[in-house]
Amino acid sequence: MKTSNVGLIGLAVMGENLALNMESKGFTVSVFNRNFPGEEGVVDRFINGRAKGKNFIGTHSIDEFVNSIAKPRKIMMMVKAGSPVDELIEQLIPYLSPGDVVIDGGNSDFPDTERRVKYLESKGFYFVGSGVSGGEEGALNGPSIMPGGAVDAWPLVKDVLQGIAAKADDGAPCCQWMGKGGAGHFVKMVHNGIEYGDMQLITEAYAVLKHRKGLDNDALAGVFEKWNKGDLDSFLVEITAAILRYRDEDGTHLLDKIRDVAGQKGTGKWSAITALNENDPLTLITEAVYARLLSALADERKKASSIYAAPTANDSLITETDVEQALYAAKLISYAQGFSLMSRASAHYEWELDYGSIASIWRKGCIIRSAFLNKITEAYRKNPSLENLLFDAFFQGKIEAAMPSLRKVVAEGALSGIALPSMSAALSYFDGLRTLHSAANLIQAQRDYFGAHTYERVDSEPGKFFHTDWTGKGGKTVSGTYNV
Ligand code: NBP
Repeated sequence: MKTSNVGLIGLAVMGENLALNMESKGFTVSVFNRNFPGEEGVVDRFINGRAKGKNFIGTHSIDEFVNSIAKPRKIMMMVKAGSPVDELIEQLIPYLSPGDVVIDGGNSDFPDTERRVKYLESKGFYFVGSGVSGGEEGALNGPSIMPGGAVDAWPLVKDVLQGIAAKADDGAPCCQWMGKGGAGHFVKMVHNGIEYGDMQLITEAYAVLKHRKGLDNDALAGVFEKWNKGDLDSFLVEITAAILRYRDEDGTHLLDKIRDVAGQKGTGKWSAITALNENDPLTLITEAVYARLLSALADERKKASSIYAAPTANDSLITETDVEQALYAAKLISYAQGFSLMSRASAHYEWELDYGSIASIWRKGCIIRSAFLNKITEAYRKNPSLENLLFDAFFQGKIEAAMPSLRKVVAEGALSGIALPSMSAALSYFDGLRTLHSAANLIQAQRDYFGAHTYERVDSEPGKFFHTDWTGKGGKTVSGTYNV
């Protein structure tokens, strides 16, 4: 019986294109998709359509699918994250052989992946949780792939995953091993969080240029096209220009007809929740998530806009270059925050993430691909234990040059009533970070005043805690010192 090199379950937009990508790299691919009785089979439609004449084995049941793959089997799932992944694992297990590898290429939450790696290991199988980024086009022509999980599985799946991945300009595949457990899906989650931040920042630049500089869609497209030739060269800036130029069938701009209510599928929210759990100040991405939530309150926004008028604003004091610089500075701060979250979680979960490698596999194929990631790769290659991207000499020079513009743009947004949540978050984070003596001494005093939470003193060593009976009516008992 003819056997395949690799199997793929889930022939929706990502799975179908990844399967075609695998086949185009010389692999024979078994495919399977659940089917509902009475419907035209998804598998048959694929085999008789885009897969026609190519090296695929179409299968119609899980056992036929598993048995059609050469051992040790490599089975990639591209299905909706959550319970479908657990259901599929249970369906696969009875047919697997020891040493087979199950790869989850969907956007699974990394704690689920941690759990699944251990579960499949207990049954004698390998589980790999792999982030895949690049959308439909990337899946077909080369995505960025972030695998992690059962370490011994990497040599078995490396050829396929690196074979289908995008290639950076230096020829390196945009797919490297991220680490054990849920490391791959964690890195993908942060990638998506950064994607939320990038999209929000571009949207804020669009709002300022539109409302304060009075640019129309074609002029805005020209600005983003120009920016895409400089430091902001990136996929998201490129498609923003294309979106701004795009005209509907009636010749008018489609963008103006799209409702201003943003959707989401959870990875931005997971990044924010994870950051809170890791005590990491991921402010910019979290604000980007909140901005989508606020956009969704369409009825409340309508009511509020009829009650509260925007402030009367003076003439604009910013230039187009200020907006470009503000976007660059805020984007840099967003990446600094994203990498900070990764380093905190890496220490917690003992993943030993390689930040240079992560930046390098995001250079091509994925949604946040940009020229900027070459510089981040260089920064971490120079100093793999860099505490914060803002401490790299190259980025220090860049941020010092761009910060005056970020301050001006945020101030102009505030004075003219244009919400700039992520740019404002970037500025507050930067000022908070570079402040030697913050005002948190007052918070500590308040905590001790009302709850005997104790405080450390500047004239004593760190770690030694004091309590004051602020009112003269308290006792000497103090609250426990612990962090939640
Ligand atoms: P969807 O996220 O829409 O998932 C659809 C696939 O899941 C179909 O094959 C569907 O089968 C299958 N499925 C579902 Br729904 N429930 C199932 C179950 N209980 N058992 C077995 N199969 C089930 O497709 P997608 O957009 O191609 O995304 C696939 C994965 O890749 C997701 O995790 C997604 O988050 C991730 N991802 C998507 C993108 C993107 O740009 N779309 C990018 C990167 C990653 P059916 O045909 O029978 O309904």
